[in-house]
Amino acid sequence: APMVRRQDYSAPAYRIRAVELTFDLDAAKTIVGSRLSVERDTALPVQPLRLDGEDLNLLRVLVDGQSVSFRHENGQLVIDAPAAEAFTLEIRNTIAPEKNTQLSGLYASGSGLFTQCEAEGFRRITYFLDRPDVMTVFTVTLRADKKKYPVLLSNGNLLEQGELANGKHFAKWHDPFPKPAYLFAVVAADLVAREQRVLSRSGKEHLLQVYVKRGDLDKTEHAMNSLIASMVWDEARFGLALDLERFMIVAVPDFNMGAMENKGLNLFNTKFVLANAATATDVDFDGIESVVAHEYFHNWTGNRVTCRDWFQLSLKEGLTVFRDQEFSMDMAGSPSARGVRRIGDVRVLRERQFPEDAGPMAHPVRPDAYQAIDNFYTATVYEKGSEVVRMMHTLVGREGFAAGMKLYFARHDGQAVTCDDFAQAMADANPDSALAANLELFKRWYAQAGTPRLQARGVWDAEARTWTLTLAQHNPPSPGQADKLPQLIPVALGLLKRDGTALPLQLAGEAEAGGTERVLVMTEATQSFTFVNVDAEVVPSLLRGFSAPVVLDDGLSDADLLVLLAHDTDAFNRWEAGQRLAANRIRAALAAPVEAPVVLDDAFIAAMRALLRDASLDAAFKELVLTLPSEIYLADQIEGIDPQRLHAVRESLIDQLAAALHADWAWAFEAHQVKVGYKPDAWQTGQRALANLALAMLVRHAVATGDPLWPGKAYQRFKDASNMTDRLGALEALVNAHAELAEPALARFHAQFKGEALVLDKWFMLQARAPERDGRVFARIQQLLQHPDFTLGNPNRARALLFSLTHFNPAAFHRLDAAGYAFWADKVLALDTANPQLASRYARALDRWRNLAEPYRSAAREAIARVAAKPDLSGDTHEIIQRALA
Ligand code: B3K
Ligand code: ZN
Repeated sequence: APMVRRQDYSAPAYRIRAVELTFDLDAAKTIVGSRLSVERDTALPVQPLRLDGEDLNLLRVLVDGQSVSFRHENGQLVIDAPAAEAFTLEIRNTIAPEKNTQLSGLYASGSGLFTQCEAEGFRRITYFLDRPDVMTVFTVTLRADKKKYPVLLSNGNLLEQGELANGKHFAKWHDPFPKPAYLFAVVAADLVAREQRVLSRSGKEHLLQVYVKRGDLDKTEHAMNSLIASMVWDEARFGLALDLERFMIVAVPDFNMGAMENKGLNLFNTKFVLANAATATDVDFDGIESVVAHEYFHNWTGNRVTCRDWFQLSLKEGLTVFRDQEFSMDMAGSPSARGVRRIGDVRVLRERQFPEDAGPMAHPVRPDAYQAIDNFYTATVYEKGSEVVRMMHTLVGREGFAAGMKLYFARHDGQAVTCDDFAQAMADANPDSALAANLELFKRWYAQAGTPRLQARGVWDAEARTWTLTLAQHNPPSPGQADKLPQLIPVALGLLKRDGTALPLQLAGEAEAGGTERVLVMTEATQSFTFVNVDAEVVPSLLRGFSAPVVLDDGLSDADLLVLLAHDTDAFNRWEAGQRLAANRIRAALAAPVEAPVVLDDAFIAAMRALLRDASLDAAFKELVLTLPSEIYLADQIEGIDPQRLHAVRESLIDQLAAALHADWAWAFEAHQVKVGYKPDAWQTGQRALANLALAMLVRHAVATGDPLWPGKAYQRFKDASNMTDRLGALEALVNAHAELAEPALARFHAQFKGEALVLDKWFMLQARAPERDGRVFARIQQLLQHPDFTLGNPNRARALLFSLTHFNPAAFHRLDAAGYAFWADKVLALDTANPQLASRYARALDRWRNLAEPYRSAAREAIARVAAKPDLSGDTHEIIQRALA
């Protein structure tokens, strides 16, 4: 596929003011009629009208009712010289939804028909100007068999519906808001809906609906509650109200992504809609809350103001992720619960985005070029993009940020704009801020790829009573960007005395000390900041709340880190101190000879015990601290990684924590039982998370020592649990410890939930993500591929088994015999023929092959080369593979 470049952007030569679409819906053959009101931009030289189309069967083309000559060129329908400046274009074509295995365009899932148009799916429905800066008013008539498809939905308001001959019926929808084609949606299916009428602050009534298949209504309450909470929050925090009479969410069983923010008709992966206590875990409930919020927030950040071109994707995605993260923090409530959420968000960033930014797919938040835009729905565009917005928030403050949002909508409502437009509005609304003073510098976050390295060293001058912090940044090269400029880095910090108390902060030149926390704004490659009235050596707590997406090297000793772990008031840095203490031990063990036993020191164990027993801390926070950094995160941080060795070392440390804290784990398990009715709130979630971690440690230790007590207890709990979080936690404890009781428990679980697709996904996932031991997990995955419930055709199921191995279980995947890589190559090729989007995501499991030690590195390269050799690889997968080998 040819490269598309940001530099080549040009405004559309034609606009489509309005479109009337008619669908005669049928899974085998759907007839699409399209009547477009087209206007030529007379300010531009006359040029041919080029309409995008893909996999369409064209029946006819008329201009103002007359047939017209046209041609096909580079997958586009070209009409060379449309006579008038404004004209009506009529097109008829057919499509075959049931053959659409890509799940882009109109496709069949379960017994229904659904669409997915972002980014370039609309062209798989009919010919159109399929680009986000062409915004059109849509009127849509749907006709279908009434028995098969009793529910017919599209965007906006329902104008009319009624019966037709031959058992058919119709529905006519009109969306008053002009929108790009990527936000178009259609649903034809046999569904039922949970409904609620709500009033917004202005007193307007709205109808909210959550559509699911029959039998799933009892799993829609949480999605509905999350939607209502999102509405309330967006009005309260940003003054943004719902602009539609009707807002619909529809659950779709086969879905490439999490969800899609089509105007007024959000389509969701079932995974992010359906939940009740018996079938979904706390993590699932949490995911639903944030995805419902995310899609809802897109109605303003994405739909009312959209992207000029796909290079600006982070304009809507980074901002909307930031908004959903803030929403979840506000929902969590207490400062400590907010801290827990922040830790979770940073974990995701560092485990997914940091490796991306260090590998062959590294790209700026606003990319410069792509072959397949679907490959750029990445952790960089989403999560790093959100961090960029968060840094603006840090620089202008909460009120200033709200003012910036207001100005952004005042300027750009109804437009398709760029990342620059957003940053400009933020700066203009805050003229006295560090953002406005350094706007061009700040915008390097949009332009430069790679994770900046930030070195920080403090020097105390006893005589002058000063403490001087010197910061130095290094921006490593990334593909296509050899040399980089310094970036603006906001460094939130506090200084702790060795007894843990916080020091009032006074910078040289300031009249008096103000507060115990500051944000330093770094704008140069190296920079120093001097604090005065510092009477003793201090321990700096830098980059509080992870105030910038960088790798920090602050040179702190273990003794310093122990001070932070015991006393830091910043939840993120307190957690981070524990993670770094653990990582230091893992690194040391990796550097030691293989034969040397890995022994966890008493200081570390004592610190972990103190934290676990600390009555002033939340369970959710303790669970995070007591969980060692993941193999994925560590592998990203260490050069030339041997995944097997890393796994062995980390497992050994966990074994030692399980043994040394045995009595504490037993206490923690008993002390964190929830004795009231199930609610997926922050407190209960934390209790269950810690109890499950404790149980896992207890079972692990018991299996190692041959003690039957805790495996028996876990099995009992597994059987008797009153909610899925506890049931799955107990099952996981047995499976992860390779306990004998794991087998009967797995069989029982399967029998109990065989009718629940999302629960079966968990059953596959749990087995595929278990810690590898002697190749057993890999062998189990091979068996599960043959299981009657396994299919590559359903993305959730494919992710549960395949992605679990290659993306989430490094020790099972990276095998000395290279069988994991062969498995990967086979599955990339198998997925690629049916669903290129899914295949190219899957292919990214080997992005970081260059960072592997031998023999893994060479074996991985060979597997990638085998995939590259396939002649008819999809454009999506080809781009990933080609970059990996470049
Ligand atoms: N905007 C969609 C993503 C669509 C991806 C298409 N390949 C989901 C979201 O970010 O809300
Ligand atoms: Zn989004």
